Amino acid sequence: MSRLIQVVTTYAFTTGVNSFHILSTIPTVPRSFIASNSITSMQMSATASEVTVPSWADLTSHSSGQTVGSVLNNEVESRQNGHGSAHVQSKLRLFSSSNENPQITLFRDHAAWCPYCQKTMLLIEEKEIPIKIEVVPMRSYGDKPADFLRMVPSGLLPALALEGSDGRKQVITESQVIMELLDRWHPTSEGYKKMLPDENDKEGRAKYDKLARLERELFSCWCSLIFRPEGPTLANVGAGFMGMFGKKDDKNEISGAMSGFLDCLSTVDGELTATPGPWFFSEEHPTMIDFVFVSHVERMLASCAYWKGLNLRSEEMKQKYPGLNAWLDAFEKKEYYLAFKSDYYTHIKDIPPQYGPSYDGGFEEQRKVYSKMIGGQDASWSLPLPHDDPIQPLYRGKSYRTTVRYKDNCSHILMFFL
Ligand SMILES: N[C@@H](CCC(=O)N[C@@H](CS)C(=O)NCC(=O)O)C(=O)O
Repeated sequence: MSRLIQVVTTYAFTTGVNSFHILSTIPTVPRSFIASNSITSMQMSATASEVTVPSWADLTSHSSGQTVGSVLNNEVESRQNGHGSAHVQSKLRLFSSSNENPQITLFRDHAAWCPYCQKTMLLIEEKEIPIKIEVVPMRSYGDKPADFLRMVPSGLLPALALEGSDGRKQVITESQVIMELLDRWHPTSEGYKKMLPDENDKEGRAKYDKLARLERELFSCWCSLIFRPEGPTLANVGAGFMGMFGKKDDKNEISGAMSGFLDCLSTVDGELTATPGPWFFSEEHPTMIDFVFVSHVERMLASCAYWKGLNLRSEEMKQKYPGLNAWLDAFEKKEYYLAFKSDYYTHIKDIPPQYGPSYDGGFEEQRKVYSKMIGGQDASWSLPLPHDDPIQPLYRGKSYRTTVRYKDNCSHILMFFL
């Protein structure tokens, strides 16, 4: 069953709106798709003539009479004024600023799929930088507006536009450049948190550069593991991962790509355990390098479980990578991180259109289990969706927010489900 249908139905449960009517309002779902993919007997037995189709306005009005609905409606209003908690649909973030018209605008992707936009937004939220936000579709979602292409001919996101006093715009691309400039323009002397070591802190800068290279190395190891057919297994390089194997006689066999990825993760873990807190630097808050890493690590968690049977958040992996797991736990305590984090199902659907086809491999027995759990095959999902998902911490108490994200974006995401 499609995750979309399931989450929309959950939204209905949460708000008290009849699920059948909600399903009926998804404009482009063919009835045959609903009949063959949805599971309630009410849906299965209904005929087209019985369907009533309330508008979103009707549903909004109905939901405002419900507790959760009215909280969400208030959040929308607050968001429109630049306030409230972080949200992927915010177009204005003012934080404590009294200037209601910030001169900088971040252009990021409409679907919140782009990892480079995500890391930039996380830095903005942690630093609480007042900013305007425009959303632009990625190629996989449709054509970019001509205005944006005139400004950024490569079409790449994110982009930052800086409006001068004469109304002219200066445009900056490349997430790391954008993040560094945002940090420089919002210094600690004005009460903003520091995101990079000071320029005269040679040791700190050298550590940042080393970590930035390590992030690219991890990314490259992940690409070799997920987006290329996995090569032959090598005997005896899997020691220490014995619990991961289904069969006794192949317990020490692991591919070169898997071994390279796991080794690189150990280096990352070593960097994280070397500081007193959960972050890469000894600050009490995450800094730029944490954001540079986390958006791709998030995609690694979902893709490694789904295509390779490697669950980096399992109890066994918590022992093997304690620094990495403590770092992820610390991120998941931050509301703004949860606002931009995607669930595993979304990632396994959004990764191939962006990175190309992915290959099954790795730990086969676990792969079959996780791919069912994430992908929902063979009725492995049941309603209502759990608040405590066993493999993805996102859902702890947060499922209604995710549901609303799907609901708000349903007409765009349908093409990836049909
Ligand atoms: N090196 C760039 C990479 C940016 C990038 O690759 N952006 C992708 C999205 S993840 C993009 O805009 N692709 C064009 C598209 O899909 O429309 C950065 O760090 O900003």
